[in-house]
Amino acid sequence: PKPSNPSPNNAAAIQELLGGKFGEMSTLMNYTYQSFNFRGRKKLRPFYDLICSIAGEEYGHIEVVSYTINLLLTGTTKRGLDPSGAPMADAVGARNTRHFIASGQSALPMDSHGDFWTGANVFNSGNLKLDLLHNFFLELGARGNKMRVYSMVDDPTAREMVGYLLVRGGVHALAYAKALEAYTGVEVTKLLPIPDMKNDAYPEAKKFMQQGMHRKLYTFSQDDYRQAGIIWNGVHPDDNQPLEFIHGAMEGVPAPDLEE
Ligand code: MN3
Repeated sequence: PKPSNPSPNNAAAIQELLGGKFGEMSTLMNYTYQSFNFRGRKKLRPFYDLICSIAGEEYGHIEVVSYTINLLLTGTTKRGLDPSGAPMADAVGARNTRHFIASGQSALPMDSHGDFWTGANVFNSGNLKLDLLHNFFLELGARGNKMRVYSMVDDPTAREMVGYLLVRGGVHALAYAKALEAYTGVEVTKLLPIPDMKNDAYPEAKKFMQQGMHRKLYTFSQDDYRQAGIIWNGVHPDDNQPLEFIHGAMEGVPAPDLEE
């Protein structure tokens, strides 16, 4: 849906989910570098395939957060007005003035304070157990941030997007827990959910769960990464319904084509 109202401060809060320490830039770049750098692929193929599959999805997540920020900022100013009347005066009080000064009221790879994302957020130790633990931690830190941002924003588009990310991020947290189980035998899934609240407390997340989106892992390739299915199998701990492993991508939706 389109936002009900232009909302610079909702947009500022949402930026944390894009360029914060636990934002989508971090998940995308962590898994991307871990996949490029992955050694011993023959022996550890299922883990390589899993990290690659999840990295592919994270590219879509930076896109969906960016479009949400653009939608929230659309209509906050009018074009072509006399500058002597300070037509952007309201933006002085916005939580994140970079949306108005450094961009055309659009998304940037920064957090909710306007601090830019940095590659220092990428962790790739060369030790698979440690990297999987890190990724599990990263997804759960991200989940906590999403739950707090949801509680801050009132816009329906913002909440729809956060609900979607809660469900898909939940898949990734469970996937890394199952990878740690497969690799070490430790029952990591018993730690879930972290934080304690379940996703179905959020109406928008519940809607996606009713579509089974919490049980599906996609490879984002017809032919590659098929051994990720060795890890993504069994049932979901929340509802005991079977996990689904899908060769390929989820169906997309048209991207917003906004006015200049
Ligand atoms: Mn994500």
